[in-house]
Amino acid sequence: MERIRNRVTDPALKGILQKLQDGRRLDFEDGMALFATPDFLGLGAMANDVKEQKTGEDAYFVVNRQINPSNICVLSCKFCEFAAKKGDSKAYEMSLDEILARCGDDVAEVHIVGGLHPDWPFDVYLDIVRTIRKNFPRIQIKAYTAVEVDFFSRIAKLSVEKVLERLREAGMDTMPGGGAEVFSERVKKDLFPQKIGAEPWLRIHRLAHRMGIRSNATLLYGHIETREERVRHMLLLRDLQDETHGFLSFIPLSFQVGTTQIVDRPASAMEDLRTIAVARLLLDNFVHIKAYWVMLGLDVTAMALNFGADDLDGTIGKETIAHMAGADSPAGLTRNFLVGMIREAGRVPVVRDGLYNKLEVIGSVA
Ligand code: V47
Repeated sequence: MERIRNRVTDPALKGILQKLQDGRRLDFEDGMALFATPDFLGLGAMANDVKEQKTGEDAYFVVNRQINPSNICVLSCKFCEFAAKKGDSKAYEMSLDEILARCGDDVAEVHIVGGLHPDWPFDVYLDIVRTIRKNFPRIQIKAYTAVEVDFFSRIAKLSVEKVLERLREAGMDTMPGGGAEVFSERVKKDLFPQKIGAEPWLRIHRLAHRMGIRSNATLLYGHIETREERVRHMLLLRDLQDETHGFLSFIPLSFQVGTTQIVDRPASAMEDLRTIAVARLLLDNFVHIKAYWVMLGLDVTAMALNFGADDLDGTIGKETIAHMAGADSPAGLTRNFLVGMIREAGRVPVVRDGLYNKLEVIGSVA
């Protein structure tokens, strides 16, 4: 921290820098000051320094596939361009064969998330996991958000704990961080009134962590939420992480405007980087902060590696949620592309698995 003191010009940031140097925890006011500072590069330098203390020069990615088995959903969230009703022209359901075709022996992790289907019993969701596990015993399966787990518990009339047990028996390894949106009753009322709110989302992740299931956490920003709501959201996640240490990574998701008309334009590149940097500084008990290239775009993602992020998610294959909302990032990236991007950002590419075990550190070319 000392080495970056002269790169911080805003007096408010200097006070926060001192706190970090003294090992004191940042609070709500600090979070607000970090969002408000005009000293953008000072903020980035601080976040970068904390990133380097935690994960050195490493930038992680995983060879993965995202699988969205169906977009048919009983919910009607205003912000979501992915969901469809049965009979809509864009509605789809993947067969088990189609799902298996998305996997492969080179794939370390699959990420499964989709709609809350009105007709599929819990068994269909379990079968998806079981079938992947049976055909690809070594793949790590990151499956189903807290929103889906809550839905399964209602349709199958099982406790959340039982649902998680069944999923684990079927082959699920970890849980993705989706469905958290913003922990704000105000935003929920307007954008996703039927979806579970903060309390159930946090309760389900707490339960998963207690059962030894690691998970991620997200924040959907860049719509009608305020910076205050973003800070409060991060602090609620920090509290749960203090309690369980079960979160693997935090992923700020930049809202893709699509045709929703919720806002005129997406968050600016500076706001994206600011959000990543604030997350790195406030979430002192998270090791990994993910720059999700699908929603940030490739340029902001590369810059984020010097603004506090240490992970890029992965190669992905074919993503549907952001792309149905008009994301202009590519559908998937090759391993070589990610390596090049990480090197260009001055970092060391590390191929990881779904639990952040290092599979390969790609040293510099001779
Ligand atoms: O929960 C929906 C979001 C999430 C839009 O855990 C949108 O490793 C932006 O959670 N613009 C699903 N976001 C994706 C997700 C995720 C992604 C990558 C990695 C991980 C992980 C999790 O996508 C949803 C919702 O918050 N979303 N619509 C949109 N138009």
